[in-house]
Amino acid sequence: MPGLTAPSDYNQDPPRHPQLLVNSKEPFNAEPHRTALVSSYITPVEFFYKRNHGPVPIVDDIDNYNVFISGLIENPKGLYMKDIRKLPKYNVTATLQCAGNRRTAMSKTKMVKGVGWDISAIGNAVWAGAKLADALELVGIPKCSHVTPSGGKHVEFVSIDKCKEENGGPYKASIPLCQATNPEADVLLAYEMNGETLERDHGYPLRVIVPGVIGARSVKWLDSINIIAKECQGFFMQKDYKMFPPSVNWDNIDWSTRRPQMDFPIQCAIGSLEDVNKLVEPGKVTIKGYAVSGGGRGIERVDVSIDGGKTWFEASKSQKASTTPYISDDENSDKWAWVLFEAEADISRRTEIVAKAVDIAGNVQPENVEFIWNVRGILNTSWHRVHIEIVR
Ligand SMILES: Nc1nc2c(c(=O)[nH]1)N[C@H]1C(S)=C(S)[C@@H](COP(=O)(O)O)O[C@H]1N2
Ligand SMILES: [Mo]
Repeated sequence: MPGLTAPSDYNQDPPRHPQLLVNSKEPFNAEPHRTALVSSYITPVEFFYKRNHGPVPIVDDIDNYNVFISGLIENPKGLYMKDIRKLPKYNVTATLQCAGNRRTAMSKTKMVKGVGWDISAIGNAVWAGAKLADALELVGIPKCSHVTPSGGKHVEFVSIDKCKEENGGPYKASIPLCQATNPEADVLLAYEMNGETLERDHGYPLRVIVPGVIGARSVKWLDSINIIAKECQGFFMQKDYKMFPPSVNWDNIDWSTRRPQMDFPIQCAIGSLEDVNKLVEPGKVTIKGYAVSGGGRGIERVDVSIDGGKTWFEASKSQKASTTPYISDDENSDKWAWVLFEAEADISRRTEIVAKAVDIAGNVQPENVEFIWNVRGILNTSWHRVHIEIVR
């Protein structure tokens, strides 16, 4: 592992913003407050959720750091930062969302295992770097390949962090070769976030960004890339981040029956209000939040209800500046990024405010969390509900 080392304890973890809500200190897992999250289209780096499975690696020699690409290819090769920087640089605005986002709310139905996240294990950033498709071309894999001559069908990303789930081994994940080599899929080897050098918590010096897919596949602190025949057999692909039906529990779980989760489903949540809000008197309330769908599917609509879901009206949507209305299939829209929505309502009595989004494929969020409850507590995309009480 030239140039990059992995500590076995947390003493050398980087400093973090004191306002983050910390769900676990070691490894460090934290999210911003929901009102801070929805106050900007681009999430500032210090408020971007941090999801680590071990101590944060350290770069001790950036000149020596290289990503070794090998496996089912003719000519294995190490790529140094200078090689990666020589490739065309792309800026991709993409939303990263942890599969465990909104898990705490799922736990209220029935306990689930995993880090307890509120609604902010998500963020939207401008990632910059080389396209993975260009990097793989340097080792002789043509664009839009489904298989290499020696049978490689998946691209595995391996880090160096010491994760207890891997018995001290590194974090790893894979994506299909056809996605990795498709320039349109915008998979990046990213070295910048919001115009600055990537920070340690987010994968310095180099991480993968797989737009439209659960955050777990965007491997940080990239050490090597393997071209393999079958998808990655690591813990986080095979024994975690899989969606089970509500009938499966820890006694009858058979991990081999499900595929690793890749795209995330349609999601939205209200950030401008707490779970329970006490108004001093009836009046106007601003309902502001985010909506996003996986696989690059745009947002068709965000419906808001101020009577617990009996009647609905449509919220306005924006990307970039809040004055630029969002159009789902417009070429100027950020395909992989969330949409912020906003509505105002006159609240005269105690009620429940609800939001649900619809993507361009017509996928809509499920009404109740019970129907999508799963033992790992992933992909809670149920209607987001907040309560208003009037205390006079
Ligand atoms: N090497 C490594 N990569 C990783 C992880 C990790 O623990 N180690 N966590 C994954 C998970 S589950 C998520 S949601 C995202 C979080 O990225 P962030 O911390 O930059 O928000 O990184 C992914 N990549
Ligand atoms: Mo995650």
